[in-house]
Amino acid sequence: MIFRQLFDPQSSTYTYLLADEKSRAALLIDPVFEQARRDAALVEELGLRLAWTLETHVHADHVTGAWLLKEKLGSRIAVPKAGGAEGADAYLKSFEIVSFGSKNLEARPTPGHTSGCTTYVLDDRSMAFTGDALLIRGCGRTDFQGGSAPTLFRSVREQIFTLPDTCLVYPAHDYRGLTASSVGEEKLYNPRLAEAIGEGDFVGYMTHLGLAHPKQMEQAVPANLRCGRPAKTSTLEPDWAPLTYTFAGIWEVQPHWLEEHLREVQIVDVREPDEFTGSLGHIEGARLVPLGVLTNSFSSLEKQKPIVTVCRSGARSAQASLMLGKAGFGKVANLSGGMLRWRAQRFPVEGGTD
Ligand SMILES: N[C@@H](CCC(=O)N[C@@H](CS)C(=O)NCC(=O)O)C(=O)O
Ligand SMILES: [Fe+2]
Repeated sequence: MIFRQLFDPQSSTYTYLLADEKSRAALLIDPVFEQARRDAALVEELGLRLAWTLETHVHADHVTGAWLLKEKLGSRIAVPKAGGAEGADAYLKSFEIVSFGSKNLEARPTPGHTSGCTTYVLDDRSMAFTGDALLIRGCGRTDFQGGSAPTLFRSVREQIFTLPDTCLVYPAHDYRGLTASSVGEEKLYNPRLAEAIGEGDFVGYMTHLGLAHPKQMEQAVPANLRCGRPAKTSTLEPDWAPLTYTFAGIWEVQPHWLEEHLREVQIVDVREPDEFTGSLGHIEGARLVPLGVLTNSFSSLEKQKPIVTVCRSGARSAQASLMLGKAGFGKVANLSGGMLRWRAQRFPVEGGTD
């Protein structure tokens, strides 16, 4: 099985990519709206077909990427039926099975953090995606969205701690940088829910957490009840060129598009002067701004006119495109494959040798 753990630093949320190696069918558990481009790029770069996005619950702290990924990749949205969200393709009942190729997950009901919380257990019981029911050495709060400490206590004990001790626990969040645990480990060391702790102690602990409500709660809950569909849909992708987004976080433009639109963009060539005048030549109209002096040259570039960054192979110019983006240039893309691909595809240059 292909498995990746992805992180959203803003909300400390983990998104999990699982895929069946042979059929390339994939699913994402708990995608985040702001990371949908990143997730879609990874799915495409790994040659996968995103069959499903799954939610462990109606999140209060971030908006799901489910709707956006459905728009981009045609994936279907599955949510726990008990969560009350609308606009999904499947409403999972307790213990329902979700398949991806030859693999599957079982949707175990684990309410308590919210009334619709679900833990997804891999077919061979080697992994459990516990959402906010069980966190690493912690658990989700129980003070809103139908939360209940006694219910959470029973969910963890009956649906998670009954899995093999070796079963790895992958939560929806971690606020300290921990990535995974196991059922055996949490049974021993979870300070709230370890086997030695009674229900009364747990309920007392949860009643006195005193946490502030999540910062994004007022926007996140209504949006998640629509599976992440924005109230107003506007264009979220750059529309000045047919750009592709890489998992490394770079917008790229292809040589054939650039050749036809040379006059409409500012071409910033970030190679060294001897490369600019060297054997590969340079693209007509390109301006030489070596990477080392780029930060001192921002003021010489127009903010409104799109910028295409260029170098020998596309690596330095990728870095340049990120620097320009951070400096507030809204329309920036890297020339995919740099001058090497430009020349390999026989596009014209000024200077250079054949
Ligand atoms: N500071 C975070 C708090 C997030 C929060 O409350 N997270 C919930 C999960 S949705 C939780 O149960 N947290 C448990 C904890 O912080 O111990 C925010 O504003 O987003
Ligand atoms: Fe949560």
